[in-house]
Order: sequence, then C-alpha cells, then structure tokens
Amino acid sequence: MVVKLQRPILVGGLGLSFSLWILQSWHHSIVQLSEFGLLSALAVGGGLWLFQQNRPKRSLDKLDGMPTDRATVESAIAKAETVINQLAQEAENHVALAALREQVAQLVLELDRQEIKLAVTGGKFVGKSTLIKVLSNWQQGIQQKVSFYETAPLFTEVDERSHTAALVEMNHSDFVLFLTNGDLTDSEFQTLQQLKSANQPTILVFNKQDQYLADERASVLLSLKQRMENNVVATAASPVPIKVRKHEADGSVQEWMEQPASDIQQLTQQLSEVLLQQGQYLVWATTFRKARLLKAEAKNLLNGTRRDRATPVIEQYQWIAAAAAFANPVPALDILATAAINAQMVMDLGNTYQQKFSLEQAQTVAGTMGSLMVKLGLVELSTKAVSTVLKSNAITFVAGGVVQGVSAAYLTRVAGLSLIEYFEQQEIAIASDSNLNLDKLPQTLHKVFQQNQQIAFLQGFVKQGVKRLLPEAQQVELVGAQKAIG
Ligand SMILES: Nc1nc2c(ncn2[C@@H]2O[C@H](COP(=O)(O)OP(=O)(O)OP(=O)(O)O)[C@@H](O)[C@H]2O)c(=O)[nH]1
Ligand SMILES: [Mg+2]
Repeated sequence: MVVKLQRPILVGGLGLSFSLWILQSWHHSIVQLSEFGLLSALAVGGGLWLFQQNRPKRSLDKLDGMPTDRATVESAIAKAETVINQLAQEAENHVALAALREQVAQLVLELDRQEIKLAVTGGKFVGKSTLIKVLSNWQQGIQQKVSFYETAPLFTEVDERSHTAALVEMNHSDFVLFLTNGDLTDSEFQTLQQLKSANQPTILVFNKQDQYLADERASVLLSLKQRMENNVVATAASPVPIKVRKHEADGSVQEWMEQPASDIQQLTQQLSEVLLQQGQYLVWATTFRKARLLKAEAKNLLNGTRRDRATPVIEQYQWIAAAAAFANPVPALDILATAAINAQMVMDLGNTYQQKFSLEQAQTVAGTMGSLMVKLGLVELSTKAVSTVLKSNAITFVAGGVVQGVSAAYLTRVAGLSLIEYFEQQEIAIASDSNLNLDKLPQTLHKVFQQNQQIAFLQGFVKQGVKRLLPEAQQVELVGAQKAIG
C-alpha cells in the first residue's frame, strides 16, 4: 500500500547510525529471544520438552501423565489428524501432507505392536553392545517379544546432532537402559533428567561393576540410587577374567584364568517385571508420545502457512496506522487510541487463524491491547526509540508527525505479531469456539515487543517508515536544501 501524503517536513539526510546512548540504555532490556519454531524444538531433543508435566517419580511406577488406556491414545492420534486435516483445508497442496497422513496410519498400527523396543544407551565403551548380546540370550527364554536398539555413543564429541538423534531414538523406544560405569558425570545426569522430563521410562544400569572392590561398588551404587530415586541396577555384562588358584593335596598349586559368567540378574529381574506388568502401557505410551509429536509438527506447519498469510495483513495495517498518525499527529499516548490497533486488523488476523469473533469482541481486544501497551510502557519506549533513531542523525529537529507515524506503525506491528503468537497457542479444535481468554496477552505483548526491539530491526524499520511517509523526491530535496544551508 502506498500512502500519499502532502506534508512537507524538513528532514535531513537519514543515515541511520545509532548513538552509543541508545546502545547502552537499551542493551539491558533487549532480550535476544531467538525465535525457534516447533520443528527446531522437535529436533532439539525429539520434542522432549513437550512432556514436561507429570513426571513419574520412578520410571517403574505407573507412568504418570501417560495414557492408561487405549482410548486416550486413540484420541491423541485423532487430535493429530484433526490438525492435519485443517492443514489440508488451508493449504491443500502442502508438500508435507502425504508424509503426515502416512504417519497417522503408522500410529494406528503401532497401537497393536507386540514387540517391546528397548534402547540401550550411554557413553562410549560402557558396554552397550556387550549387554545387548547377553540380554539377547536371556530374551529367548521369555515370552514377551523384545528388540534391542543400541544408540550411538553419547558424550563423545561436541556433536549436538548425533546426541539429538540418539535422544529421538530413545523417544521412539518403549524403554531405555542407560549405562554408566561409575558415578554419574554432569552430562550423564543431564541426559537422564531430559529422559525423565520426557516421561521416558528408564533404568540406570551400573555396568562393569566388577571393576570395583566390594565396598567401592556399594558406595557407587548408593550414590547412583540417591540421584536416580532408586531406579538403578548393577551389572557386569562381561566381567574381566579372574585368576583362579587351586592348592592341591600334594602341596602343588595350579593357576588358570577363568571368565566369570555375566552378572545381569538384577537387570533381568527388573526388566521381566516391567515387561510383564507394563508391556501394553509402554507401547501405548510410546504411541502417545509420537502422536503428540506428530500433532505438534502439523500444527507448526499450519502456523507457518497462516503466518505467511497474516504477515502482509499486519504490514498493511501498519502503514495505514502510520499514515493516519502522520497526517493527524496527536500526543504520543493517544496514538493508540486513534490509530495503532485497528479492530479490523484483529478480525482479519482472527479469520486467518480460524478464530471468528464479532466486531464488538474485536474492539474489546483492540482496546485491551491498547491499554496494556500503555501500562507496559511500550508506547513511551517506542516513541522514544523512534525519535532517538531520527535525532541521532544529522537532523536537528524532527517534525512530530514522523515520530508519531513511525511509532504508530511500530506499535501496530507489535500488536499484530502478538495476536499471531496468541492465536498460534490456541488449540485446533474441529469447531473452534470464540472464547477469548486474554490472560496471557500481557506476557505475549512484552515478549514480542522485546523481540522487535533489536537495534538493527528498529533502524531498518524507522528507515522504511520514513520512506513511506515522506515521498522520495521530497527527501532528496530536503537533503539538498540542508546541505545548501549548512
Ligand atoms: N570389566 C568389564 N568389562 C566389560 C563389561 N561389559 C563390557 N565390557 C568391556 O567393555 C568394552 C566395551 O564394550 P562394548 O560392549 O563394545 O561397549 P559399547 O558401549 O558398545 O562401546 P561403543 O559402541 O564403542 O560405544 C569391551 O572390551 C567389553 O568387553 C563388564 O561388565 N565388565
Ligand atoms: Mg557398541
């Protein structure tokens, strides 16, 4: 949208160098909240953070916060499907649709999976492969079908990606055996915490216990139990051979090396109990986790397409607000009342996010946002920032209209982006009701404001705003005039 305005204002060249002052006084309040989409969050830890609530006290207890019946899992799958259908409706040719639908079909099949998937993980050389070999023998003697999966060794290098991949593998398994060879390192402890907050059933396995003397072994085990709420077993998957010495009756001594049998009895006993009592729940829980991840992935894609549609809408209203405030400058605090938050924008954005509400409701939202922005001091801050950007250039005076215009545009933008963020948090329901719960709005506003406060962004924004408000030719003329005077 091009705003045609007929107000000649003397504005000098606008080289947008920022003064030290603004750097110093703003620096502390600039929170670099890097925007991370859900997808990247999914990558970081397989969406582990999604399941922060209701951690189980012990992984072997009933899985708190996890489904205890099939219907709950089915409904989680249905919810993921609802979001996918919504995506199909709003972006019928979306490239991800086929893959998403395929995943739904997979999840339905997973519900009846008979085989329990066990992930064996831990640092390098802790005995993962050896343990799997020994457990495979044990597994032949039990009824439950079990498959073992060895993750890449953790904590080997600073390679975030392989660590993340390992976490995703664990998240897709029903149960995790986490191996350590002694007291926990910090990184081991952190990974265990991550698994715990992902509601991932885990046993900590203290392997190679044969390397310790009896009393040391006991104290390591005790310390592990204290940190892991008792959910620890000690094993020796492949103890080192020991020297056996035999004194014969005739006084001669015979010596030979003997390979002690592997000692995994504590572990197999725990595992048997888990498989027997929880086998079915474990499969449901895994399917449930996957369904929630799938839903999050679909929602992220849906929000992406909606954001693409919403951004130009915000921009349009942003420049409308700028033009209005520029043409009719009012005291800073009135900017909002007159121009910045347009109820029509609230409605348009709501439409994009399938949140339909009446004009009255939209007006309420606009009004609420306006007074919040005043209360949070955002109006003052942005007016100050905008005029500082303008003043910090060769300009000795700035016509009020420009400051007002650019500020109004800026506030409109913050309001629009906050609304988007707010709408994105809403549950995708089949029939979305228009229940407006604006409790979270102040936080969202504040966050979005801070995100858009970065100096580089502000400089660019002011520059763009001035360009919009003052026709090109006029600016050139003014620069020329100023040069002539100076
Ligand atoms: N003393 C002792 N050694 C063990 C035990 N379990 C495994 N080992 C030895 O530890 C070494 C590493 O075992 P692996 O099973 O290959 O360990 P891993 O964790 O699979 O190693 P990576 O896959 O390379 O990370 C081997 O030499 C094993 O024989 C144990 O209980 N006691
Ligand atoms: Mg191995």
